[in-house]
Amino acid sequence: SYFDPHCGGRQVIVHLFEWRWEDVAAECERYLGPKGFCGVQVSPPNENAVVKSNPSRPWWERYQPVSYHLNTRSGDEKDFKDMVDRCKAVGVRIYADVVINHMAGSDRKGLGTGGTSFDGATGDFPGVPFSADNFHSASDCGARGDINYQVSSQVRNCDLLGLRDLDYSQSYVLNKVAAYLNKLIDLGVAGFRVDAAKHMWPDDISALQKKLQDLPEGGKPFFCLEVIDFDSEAVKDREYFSLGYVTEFRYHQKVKDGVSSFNRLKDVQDAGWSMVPSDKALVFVDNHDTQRQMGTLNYKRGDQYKRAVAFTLANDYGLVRVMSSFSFRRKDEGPPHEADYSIKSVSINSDGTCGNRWVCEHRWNMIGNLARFRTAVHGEKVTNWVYRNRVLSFSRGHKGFFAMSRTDFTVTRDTGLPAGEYCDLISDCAMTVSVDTKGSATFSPAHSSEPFVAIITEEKA
Ligand code: LAG
Ligand code: CA
Repeated sequence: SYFDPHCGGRQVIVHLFEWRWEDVAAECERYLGPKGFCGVQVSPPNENAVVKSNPSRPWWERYQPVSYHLNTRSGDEKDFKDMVDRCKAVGVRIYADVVINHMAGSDRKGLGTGGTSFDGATGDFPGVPFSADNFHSASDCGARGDINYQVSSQVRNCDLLGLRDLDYSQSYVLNKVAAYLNKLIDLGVAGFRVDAAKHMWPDDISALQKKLQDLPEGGKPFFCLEVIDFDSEAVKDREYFSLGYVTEFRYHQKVKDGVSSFNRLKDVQDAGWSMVPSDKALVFVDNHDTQRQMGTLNYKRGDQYKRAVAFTLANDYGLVRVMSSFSFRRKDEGPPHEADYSIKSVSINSDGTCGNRWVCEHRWNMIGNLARFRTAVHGEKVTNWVYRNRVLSFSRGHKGFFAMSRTDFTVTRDTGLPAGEYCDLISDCAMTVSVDTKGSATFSPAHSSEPFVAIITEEKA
C-alpha cells in the first residue's frame, strides 16, 4: 500500500535538507542505519533553475524544476544511485521530494543545474520537453494570476507563486511525470514526498499512481502528500487520505503550545481539532518552510525545541519526520557552500555533532535515541498519563516509559513495566532505572541539562 515506508518496521524518517547524495550515503552507514532510522527524505533530485542573484543560490531554487534529469547541487544520477544502494544496504530507505505540480516560475529563464535551457515566461522546457500548451492558463485565476484559496479550482489550476502549473488532464503530461517517478523507482527509492500536493487534483495523483510500477522488491511506493490544511480553505486534507500519508500542519502549532503548557499536550492529536487520523498523519515539529516562519519552533529554540521533538517521538501519534537543518540567518539563504557555490560537505566532529554549519538535529542525543524508543514501542498505546510536580510521564503499553520536564527532577511513577533494571536510552545507559515488582520506579534524568528519561523492555541494563 501507499502507506508502507518499506523499512522493516522502523518508525522515524529524517529530512536531510539540502545534503549532498555522497553525504547522505555516508550518514546512512555511520549513523542512521545503526540508530534504526527508517529512511531519509532528500531534497528534490531533478534539475532545477539556477537562481544566480537576489538572492544567490537560495535553497528554494530546487522547487523550480527545469527537467527530470538527475543533476542538482546534491549530485548527479550516479551519486544518487550510489546513495540509494548504500542506504538500502544498511536498512535505510530514500524518499524523493518530487516537485511535480509545476515547473519554474514565469519570472525565470536561463539554465538549469544540469545545463539545460528553459524559459518560464514562454513555458519552454526542452529538457522534458514541455511547452506552453502543457500548462494551465491563468485566465481563470485572480487578477494577477494569484490564487483565491476559497476556490478549489483556483488552488489546483492557478500558478502557485507564479510557478508554471502543469495540466494533468493531458495524458502527455501525466506520462512524462509517471516516467520520472518510475525512473526513481528503478533507481531504488522507496517512495515520495509530493510537493504542493494541495495544488494538484486528488484524481490526478490517483491517475499518476496507477501508472507507477511496483518497487523492485515488490509493493507500492510510499506516498506522503504535502497538504496544508488549517480548516479555513476550500481544499481539505481528507480529500487525500486514500492516496497516502498527509502532512499534519495543525500538529506543529499544537505541540508548540504544548511544550510551554504540558497539560495541552494531552489533546495534541484530538479528533475534535479535525486532526488527521494517526495511521495517515505525517507528523513533525518543523519542516523546511515552517522553520523559517516567525515564531515557529526550530533548532534555534534550544530546550523548547528538544522538548517538542522528544514528546513527538515518545507519543503514539502518526509517522514522525525529524528535521535536519543547516543553520541560517536570513530565510532565503541556501546551504553552506564553497566559493564556487558547490554545497559544502557535512563534517562530523569528534563529539558526534556536525560541522560546516550543518545543524544535524537528528544527531542530538535525545533525538537519535528516541528514534529507537519509537520503533521499540510501536503499536502500543499511551497509558498511565501523569502530569504532576511539573513532570509529564506516560507508558507505551507494557513496552516503554517516558518522562520529561523543563528542569532537573526526581519523581516516583508507575512505569507499567515488569520489574527489572533498565537502561536510560537518553543517556546511552549512563544511568539506569530500577522498576520494582509493582511497576513503580524512582528516577532522575542522567544530566540536568537534558531533563528526559526513556526506558524500553528491550534494553535492560
Ligand atoms: C512547497 N510545498 O508545497 C515547498 O515546501 C515550498 O518550499 C515551495 O516554496 C513551494 N511549495 C513551491 O514548491 C519555495 C519558497 C518560495 C519560492 C518557491 C519556488 O518558499 O519562496 O518562490 O519555493 O522557488 C520563489 C520566490 C517567489 C517567486 C517564485 C517564482 O520567493 O517570489 O514568485 O520563486 O520565481
Ligand atoms: Ca496545480
